This record gives sequence, C-alpha cells and structure tokens, in this order.
Amino acid sequence: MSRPEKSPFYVTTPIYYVNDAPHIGHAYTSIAADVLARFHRLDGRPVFFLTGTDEHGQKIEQSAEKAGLDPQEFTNRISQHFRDISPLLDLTETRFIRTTETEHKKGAQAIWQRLIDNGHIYLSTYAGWYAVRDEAFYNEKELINGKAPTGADVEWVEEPSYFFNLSRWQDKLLAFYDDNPDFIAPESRRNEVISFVKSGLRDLSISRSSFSWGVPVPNDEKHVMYVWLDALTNYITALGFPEKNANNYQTYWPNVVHLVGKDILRFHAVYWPAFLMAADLPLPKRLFAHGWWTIEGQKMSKSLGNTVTPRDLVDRYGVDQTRYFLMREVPFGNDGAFSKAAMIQRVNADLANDLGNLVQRVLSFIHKHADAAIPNPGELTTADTELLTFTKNLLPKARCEIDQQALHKYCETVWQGVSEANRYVDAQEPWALRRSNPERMKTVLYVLASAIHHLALLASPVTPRAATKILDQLSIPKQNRTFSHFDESLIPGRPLPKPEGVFPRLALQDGE
Ligand code: ME8
Repeated sequence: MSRPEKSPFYVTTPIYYVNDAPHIGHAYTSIAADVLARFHRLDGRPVFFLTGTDEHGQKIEQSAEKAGLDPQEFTNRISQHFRDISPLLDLTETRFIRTTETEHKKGAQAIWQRLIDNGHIYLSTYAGWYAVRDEAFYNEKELINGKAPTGADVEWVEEPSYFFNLSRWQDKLLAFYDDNPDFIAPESRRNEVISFVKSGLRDLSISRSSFSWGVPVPNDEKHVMYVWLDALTNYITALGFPEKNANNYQTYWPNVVHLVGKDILRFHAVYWPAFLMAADLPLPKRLFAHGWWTIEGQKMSKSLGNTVTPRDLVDRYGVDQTRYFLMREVPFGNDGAFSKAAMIQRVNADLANDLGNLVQRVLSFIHKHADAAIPNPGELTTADTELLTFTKNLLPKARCEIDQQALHKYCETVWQGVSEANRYVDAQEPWALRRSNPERMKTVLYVLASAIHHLALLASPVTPRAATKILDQLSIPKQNRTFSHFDESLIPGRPLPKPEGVFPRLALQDGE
C-alpha cells in the first residue's frame, strides 16, 4: 500500500469490556497498536492512538450486580485496571475513552439520530436468542448444542426493540469490499466476511428494553442502545464527532487502522461500515483481525485458572521482553500458544544473545580500547559498506511491513540486521585488529556503532526501553531519535558513557 509522506495516522484497539481484569489478550492488541503508533511517530507522521473501555450493556450490569456495586462505581473501578496497563506496558495512547463519558454518549445518540433521520431504524419486537457474554443476537440455526457458536450460554429474549435495516446493505457492503480489497486483513478473514455477507443479512436489533445500563435511545427512554452500536461509535466520538469543526475527526478519521481480535471481526467488518453508510459518514480505511492467544495449549479462561496477566509477564520477564515476545513469536493474524519456555527461549536468543551481546561487546570494546568515544573511521571496505547498506535498507522494508501490520515480519527484519552485524563482528575480529591494525579496528568499530544506531532506532517501537538505553550509550541527542535522522553519520570523537547491559539473560525458574 502506498501512502503520502507525513499523512496523519490513526490506530485503534477494541474498547475492552470492564467485566474482567485485563489479560495478555488485551495487552496483545494494545501493544500492537502502540508499535504502529510509535513507528509512525518516528516516521514524522501525526499520530492518534485510541484505546479505552466499553462500559455499558447487560454483561456489565450483571457483573456489577454480582460485585454488589452500582454499575458506574463498578466500571470506574475496573476501567482503572485497563488504564493501569498503559504505564505498565509503556503504551503511548493519545486518548483513553470510556463509553460512560458524557461526550461519547451524546455522540452515540447523534449517530442514532442520523440513522433515524435517514430512515434506517424502525420499531418492532425482538424474539430470539441472546448471549450476554458475547453481547450478540443469534438465530436458532446458529446454535450448537443449545449454545452460541462461541460456546457462550444463550437466553431467550422477547422485548420491544428498534431495528436497523441491515438487510438492505448487503449489496453495498459487498461492493465496498470489492472496491477496497485492503479493507479487511488478513485475506482469509476478508473471505470469511464476504461469504457471511453473501449468505444474507437480517435486520439487526439495536436497542434493548429489559434493562437500563446503556445509552438512552433519543426520544424513547424506555430503550437503551444495543451495546455494540454504542461501542463502535467510540472510534469517531473519541475524535470529537459530531462537534462542528472536530479537527481530530477531520484529520485522523480518513487514515484509521482498526486492530481487533478475530472474535469481533463481524461487528467491525459488517455492522460498523453498514451503520456508517446509513449515517452518510465516511468508512474506515483498514481493519486488521489478529488471532487468539492460548495458554500452554489451552484457551485462556478464568474458570480454568490459567489467565496470564500483563503484570505477571512484566514482573517476570520485563516490559520490552513481553512486548517483543508477543510481537515476534506469532505471525500477526495467526493464533498463538503462550508458553513460558517459548518466552524464555525467545528472550534469551533474540534479545540477550543477539542484540544484547552485540551492543555490549561493541560498546564495551569502544569504551576500553577506543578512548570511550565514537571512533574516527578510515576508508571503508566493501564489507563495511555492505553492512551499512544492509542496515540502512531495513527502514524502507520496515515501512512496508508496518503498512501491512505484519508486526512479526517487522521484528524479523530488524533482527536480520542484528544477525548481519553479529556476522560482521565475527568476521572482522576487532579484538584481533587491536594489535595488528589499530586504525582498521577504529573503522570497524565506527561501522558497528553506526549499524547499532540504525538497529536501535528500528527496534525502538517494539523495545523502547532498550532502544533508549542503546541510543543513550551512543550519545545520540534525544531530538535526533527519529527516522529523519536515520541516515545521519555518527560524529567521530563524541564521548560515550560507560556502557551497561541492555538485556539480561533469563534463567529458568521452577515450573518453567
Ligand atoms: O469484545 N488473544 O471487548 P473484550 C488475543 N468490548 N486477543 C485477545 C484475547 C486472546 N486470548 N482475548 C481478548 C469486546 N483479546 C468489545 C469490543 S470494540 C468497539 C468493542 C483482545 O474485552 C482482542 O483484541 O471482550 C479482542 O478482540 C478483544 O481483546 C476483546 O475484548
């Protein structure tokens, strides 16, 4: 995909339900969004990164009841756990939206009103199955052994309800997918959505009248908006829609990438564009549905007692290590199995051995044997220019991967540079040159420091703490840590601080 230089970039995560504490599944989507946001910021694009919590609906009302709390008090409490994962995981969101905010509620109602004004909503009665866990309606044919296809329990619901005329949007949706082949990724998910829409759409119940924890339907306070309609609109209400001159909406909405798990693809790929079309509003540009993490071979669930929290990972392995593992281990789009053994293996191999040792070896050597300053290079050999060209060319490659949300490939690409640099150290043997050819040794160290500069900048969206440490140790001024300074040569003679290790090796603990 091509994109104009410096165009704004908008990335969203799903807004998470506040019925439960955050686990690594939530952390996964948020870290992925953060990597994209950080990359584009380094690339000089204005970035808006949105995350938040989905706080209405029957599921939340019931969870609050169970906890013996008023729903607002309950959502305040649990939403805080989600806000806490940002500092924990070094997430750099621009805005954390809560659907109980007044501005959001007004925005959701304004969208409802547009759907009414355009004649796409009618009042009728819903009689069918509803799964509170999924906050989704199911018809008889979809049930498997009396449960939702997701395994969730269903209950029979019969109540007055407003409907959205979804069935009328089938052809328009299909035409939209056709005209915008990049709208849904990965390809397999796109095909799934297309066949679902081709199989026929039924009108969608978009209000509930048997409970009250939701956004009131305009002009009919007996109903609250269906939580998914309320929730989906967060992506534009967070930008100030429908305020007049909502600058963020104008600037960012045309450039949105929605990241979601495959569980909620249908809501984003079918309902959301249909709502927007019906409201005469522009559609999102891109939707990426990633896969599911399982734990030690089993689905993560509270009842199995195998949930891994972001805090567990950060405390045990470190922030950068957690971020890197989740981004690198599994192709973005596929399902992944989390295991402690895989985590330790990956962290030790890629971070401690490959990147950590490279940096430590080179910088300690410069510190001890090259006056603790960027060395003065002599003439470059073919091997030198080859390494520098290799690491320089990683940036355009990385841009393509980021544009495809191929986050695992992005990591792979950067670490190919790490491997090249390690091969170069082994081949050039600066420790041997120290006696045989000290001038050449300086050139080799200069080339290595330059390659490490490239690699640290490229790694920084994924491992921001380590990248900062490395760039500090290379004495790169803070304001120069962007891709517009990527090709700048290091200044010989610039003093370097005493290096310290960036990635400690992890030792196995009991039970790992
Ligand atoms: O669905 N593996 O909220 P939710 C990978 N409120 N990702 C996972 C995961 C796992 N095991 N578990 C959760 C909702 N996720 C709605 C969204 S958006 C307008 C409304 C991630 O709390 C993944 O991104 O159930 C998934 O789509 C999301 O959390 C579901 O979060």
